Amino acid sequence: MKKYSVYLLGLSSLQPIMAQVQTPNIIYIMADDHSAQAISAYGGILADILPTPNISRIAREGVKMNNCFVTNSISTPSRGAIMTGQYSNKNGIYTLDDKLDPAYPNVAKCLRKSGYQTAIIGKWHLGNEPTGFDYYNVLPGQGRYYNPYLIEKGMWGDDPRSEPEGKKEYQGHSTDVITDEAIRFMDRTSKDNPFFLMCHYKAPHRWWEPAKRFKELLKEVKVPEPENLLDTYEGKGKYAELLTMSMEHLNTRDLKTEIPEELSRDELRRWAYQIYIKDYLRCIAGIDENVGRILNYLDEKGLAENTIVIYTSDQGFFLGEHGWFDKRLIYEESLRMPFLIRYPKEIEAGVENNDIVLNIDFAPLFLDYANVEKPLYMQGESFRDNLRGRTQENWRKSMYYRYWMHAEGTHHVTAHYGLRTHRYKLIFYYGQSLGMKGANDKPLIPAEWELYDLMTDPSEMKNIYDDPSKKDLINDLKLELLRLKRLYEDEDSAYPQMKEVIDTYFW
Ligand code: SGN
Ligand code: CA
Repeated sequence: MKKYSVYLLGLSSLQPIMAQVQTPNIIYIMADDHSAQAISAYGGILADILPTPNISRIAREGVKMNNCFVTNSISTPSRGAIMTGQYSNKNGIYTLDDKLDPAYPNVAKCLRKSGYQTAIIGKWHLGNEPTGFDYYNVLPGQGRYYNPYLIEKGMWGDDPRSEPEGKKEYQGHSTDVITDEAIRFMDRTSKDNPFFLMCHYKAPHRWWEPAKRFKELLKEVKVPEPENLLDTYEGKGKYAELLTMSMEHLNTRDLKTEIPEELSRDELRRWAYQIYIKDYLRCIAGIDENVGRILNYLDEKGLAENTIVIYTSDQGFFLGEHGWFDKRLIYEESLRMPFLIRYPKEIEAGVENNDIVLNIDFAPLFLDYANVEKPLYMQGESFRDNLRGRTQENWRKSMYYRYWMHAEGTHHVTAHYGLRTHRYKLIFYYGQSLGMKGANDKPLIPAEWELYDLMTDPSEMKNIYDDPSKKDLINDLKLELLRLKRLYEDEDSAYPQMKEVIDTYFW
């Protein structure tokens, strides 16, 4: 338990007054595949179609981060980065098929050691038994939307690396059940110690099964389409033709109806978009309502002042942009994580912040709020000062991204890494599995580069890598990319297979 005794000096008197400053509770709410375009606080074409008043309330009463990015846009690696504050190459969680070693250090362990009551409820997706938590009740794997099974602490079995043994079925929709369980945990916490609660929804992951009460929502509405829904990938590399995550490729399980015959590619996209987006938004309507329940609970219990509330998602998601409905790529919609945070005691209401923050920064941020020193192994940085409007001069101006699960069987996204600055994005599709689990061993040759100017081309439609006038810029960006690879100790020299790729294609 951490209580800090602080001596406050009154202005009119030198008499010290003892005050108890208590470390805050932290509620970390994370949805699965909830893209910022589908949170009304972020604006965009869906804001009026499905307002999210409760999620947006966190922004209204706190800070909205506009440039929060995932370091590897896929569930298990992102969750691993959040738990450890490290990139994939450090924590060993590169693809969906990797697992978090129960013996590995993580942020919940640090918080628990410092006196926090720690819990995770909902989607875990890190394979082995969760460790560092006083309590957990988690979905096995991706979990089910209806009548989900949950595995409670104590039911995993003796070996934390083995398959869990005991699961219990809960009646109802997963978003409602996970919230019920989160509230049940808060009800049981001792008031003497702060708590750290990770509340992780399954929604709105495909195949998008909303709660019954939302099934008819938006039925008569025609949802606006993103302007690049019909993208033909002109100017993009061969990898874009190989992708199978554009809507005309997807399946009847997502669509929940038969695919009409004889539609052209464009007609199919437009038809599928209306079905996908409506079910997706219906799932979000359920989350928004449940976030409202959590915020109301804090109000009713008088906990709002001293509780940090965060809303985010494990990664972004394409909602029809470029014709896609998935993530994995470094493009904006998939790279950007929504990140809203409220902490009335310390941060001002209604603030927007454009600093570049990453999912590896979350663990250091939690520890900072808990007054716990950041362990050396964490690569991220706390952005507590940024949230107070006091960004340090030397705060990062660029970020490093890497997707490792080369050309896996469903979506065929080529392995790539890249750099995003406030203005530019440079991408290298190196196209190798490097032996990663679940990756496809067939390389993509030749390796390919892309460059986008996000100021003039925010939708990333015009690859300007071959523009001769960009030569010096590209050179500088490549040097910066290499600097970050060195900083995070993710250098290509670690892989003999990369030598030829680098020698042939890098410069
Ligand atoms: C499933 C989905 C994929 C999705 C991954 C990862 N296919 O495999 O479309 O990209 O999960 O999602 S499905 O047919 O099972 O729906 S993640 O959010 O867990 O990374
Ligand atoms: Ca996800």
